[in-house]
Amino acid sequence: MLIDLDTRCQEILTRAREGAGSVASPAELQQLRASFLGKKGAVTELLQGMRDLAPAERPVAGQRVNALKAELEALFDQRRRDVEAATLRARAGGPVDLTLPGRGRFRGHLHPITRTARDMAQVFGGMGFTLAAGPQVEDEWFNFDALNIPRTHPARDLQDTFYVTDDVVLRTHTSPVQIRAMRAAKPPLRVICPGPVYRCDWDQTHSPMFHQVEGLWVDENVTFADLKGVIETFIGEMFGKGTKLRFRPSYFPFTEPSAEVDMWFGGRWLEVLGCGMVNPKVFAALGDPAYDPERVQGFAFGMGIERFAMVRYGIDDLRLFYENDVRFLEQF
Ligand code: 2U9
Repeated sequence: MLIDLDTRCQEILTRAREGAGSVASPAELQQLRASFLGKKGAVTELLQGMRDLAPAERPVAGQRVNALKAELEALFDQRRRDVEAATLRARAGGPVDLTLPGRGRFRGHLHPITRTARDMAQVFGGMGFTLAAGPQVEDEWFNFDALNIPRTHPARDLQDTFYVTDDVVLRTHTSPVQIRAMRAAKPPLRVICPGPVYRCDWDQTHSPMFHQVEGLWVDENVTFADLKGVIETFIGEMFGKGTKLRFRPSYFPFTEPSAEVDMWFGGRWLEVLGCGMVNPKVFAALGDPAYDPERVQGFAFGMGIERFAMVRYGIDDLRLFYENDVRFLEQF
């Protein structure tokens, strides 16, 4: 009797495998499954047939039928997964709906400081300024002496300046780039110098490394009126035409006269940049007849890029620019 049962199990399994191999849809598979495992299925029939067995044979027979059941279930489950995957593949290979929105690609973007620097350069470019760059590790002469910053000036204190050796510093402003630009080209000269600068400072509004844009225009007849025109055009382009400005007298060793410029923004005056007519002592330090202070004059200006970006984007802590926290950067 048990040998008979073995043969029957084998037959059922073979039939199930053949049937499963030829189903093409989940519905067909469901039908096939019912014909083996359903109420009137082959396996149920087999179980009912066990009533005719001798009581001693029943446990072994029961085990065999249960094993068959488990094998069939595994077979149909596997087949169901295959049929579903094939259905999906067929669907994807069918007609494509070209009107569906694309999946989009994450592209990243420029850092807000880079963007602000580029926008500034673009505006000055429109007024005929070209870009100049220079070393960040700089001779003291280019960073201080040539700019009429005397050895006794507080800016030379160890506190403010990172010294590399006795007479080499991390540049504290981009002004040495303009000194180099004047040594490399005769007037008329119109350059802007954006880039990182270093000062020994670190709090909510000061960073040991920050970025400046400085500009210089040298010719035989440039005046303070030209300076005002350039600054007004620049601020107008950056923050909207008609933005109100205020020039306040100030002092810098490298410009004379000097001014600080405030802009009316968000209901109050904000200091945004410094400027002035190039101090004749700066031209004299070059020792180049082409820059004879009796013949040429010029104006210069300087500003912090972080400060501009903070006003522009409404950021109150400068340190956020350097933390590279994507939750912050993502917003721009
Ligand atoms: C040369 C001659 C003159 C550059 C200038 C300023 C005024 C100025 C500050 C603004 C905020 C630096 O980032 S900040 O702390 N700068 O106020 N800079 S005039 O004058 C020069 C530069 C080069 C040959």
